[in-house]
Amino acid sequence: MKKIGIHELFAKDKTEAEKKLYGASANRRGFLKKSAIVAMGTMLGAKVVFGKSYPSGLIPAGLADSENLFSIPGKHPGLVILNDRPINAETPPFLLDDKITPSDKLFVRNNGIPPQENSIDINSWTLTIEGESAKQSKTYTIADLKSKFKNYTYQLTLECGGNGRSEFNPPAKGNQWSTGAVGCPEWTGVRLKDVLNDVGVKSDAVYVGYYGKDTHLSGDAEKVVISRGVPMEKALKDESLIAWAMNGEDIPLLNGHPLRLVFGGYPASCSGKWLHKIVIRNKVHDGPKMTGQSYRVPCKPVAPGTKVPNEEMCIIEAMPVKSLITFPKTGASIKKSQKLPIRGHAWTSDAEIKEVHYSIDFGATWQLCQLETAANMNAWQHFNANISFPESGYYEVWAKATDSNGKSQPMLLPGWNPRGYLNNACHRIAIKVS
Ligand SMILES: Nc1nc2c(c(=O)[nH]1)N[C@H]1C(S)=C(S)[C@@H](COP(=O)(O)O)O[C@H]1N2
Ligand SMILES: [Mo]
Repeated sequence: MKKIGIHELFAKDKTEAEKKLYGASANRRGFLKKSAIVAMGTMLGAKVVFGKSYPSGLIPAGLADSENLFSIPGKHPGLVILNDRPINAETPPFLLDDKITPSDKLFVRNNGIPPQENSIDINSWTLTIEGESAKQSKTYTIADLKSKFKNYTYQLTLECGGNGRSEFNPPAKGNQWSTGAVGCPEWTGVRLKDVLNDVGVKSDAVYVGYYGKDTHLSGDAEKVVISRGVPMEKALKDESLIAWAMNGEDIPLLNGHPLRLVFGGYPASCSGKWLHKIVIRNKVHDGPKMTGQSYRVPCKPVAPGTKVPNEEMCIIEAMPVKSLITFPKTGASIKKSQKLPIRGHAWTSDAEIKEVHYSIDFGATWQLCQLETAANMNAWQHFNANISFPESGYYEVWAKATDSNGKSQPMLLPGWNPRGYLNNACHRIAIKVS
């Protein structure tokens, strides 16, 4: 086999490097034959120490890193742009190392075109609450919200339901998010429940839905881009916010300035940006991207590639338990005499993370990480560990979180679903010990 350089190993276009590695035997998505693992050590420039336990068919994390050359105004240049119309950009794991995600590092997921910055007047922006299950219709300015209701600040995890989609096979259409459609900034606003109670909620209310001021890609001003929502139970939680600030400043335009909903632990698609209307519904909200196959998974598990009829698709509510190793960056090298410090975050929905484990032998054994408590419900929790390696070679560090419901992450992909949602497989980084 041919030798390839480290820059090719970590090249953005993995295909060329893979071709050199595995010749015609590797397909485009990089799934490889178990026999290739033996030769892998040479290619990675070090022996794969626990190679015997290496999961069949998986490409090494040492081949899977990429870097970006473009940037979005107001966002860190390291964000990886997946689409520019609408703008969709994700944050590589090593840029998510901060305990509180800085505003320039929060991912962007737009379904349409955001309102023009110069068209937004904070003083005249209003939020209207109405709907079949609202006792009245009421409109508030942002100043009303700020002064009429108690203000709260919470650190809340936002994760796109499609985060991790790029791993599904057969592949799903849509943004090919790897791990970076997640972040946990601090949000300031008022409790949605305080505002709903001020309007008055009828006893038959089951759902709230949002409307934002972005415009449809088609240019049709009447067409709603996206209008999703959450069940009443989630809407009435203390941490469910109508927010105007992120990390103590105005929310960045692309993340919903001047007003948005924030529901930590639910698919981020529920957290409506550029918020100007909330409807209290007497049935499950049925706005665009709430019905059909959008943000839904098969109610019962299906075999990969199955076509699932709409009636057998269920709305995604709570997001699954997950974790991310944010330090070091994948591909790091250390000396055998050194211990490797690792750090990261773990999160779940409306529950606590109880334990995070790491493995350096592809899951044969697991060791406990140190774990911090959450700033509040639905904030991610930080973990760290100090790892020694038994000999020189190529390793992968895998992390696995377990929550207070006893749920933990699958090592590889969870159940396949047509739209590629809810991939909470263990995150892994490549480490070279010399
Ligand atoms: N008005 C509006 N709200 C929206 C969206 C949108 O396109 N328009 N995208 C949703 C989706 S799918 C996600 S994942 C989150 C992304 O939030 P962020 O861009 O602030 O990270 O916003 C949600 N809220
Ligand atoms: Mo999303």
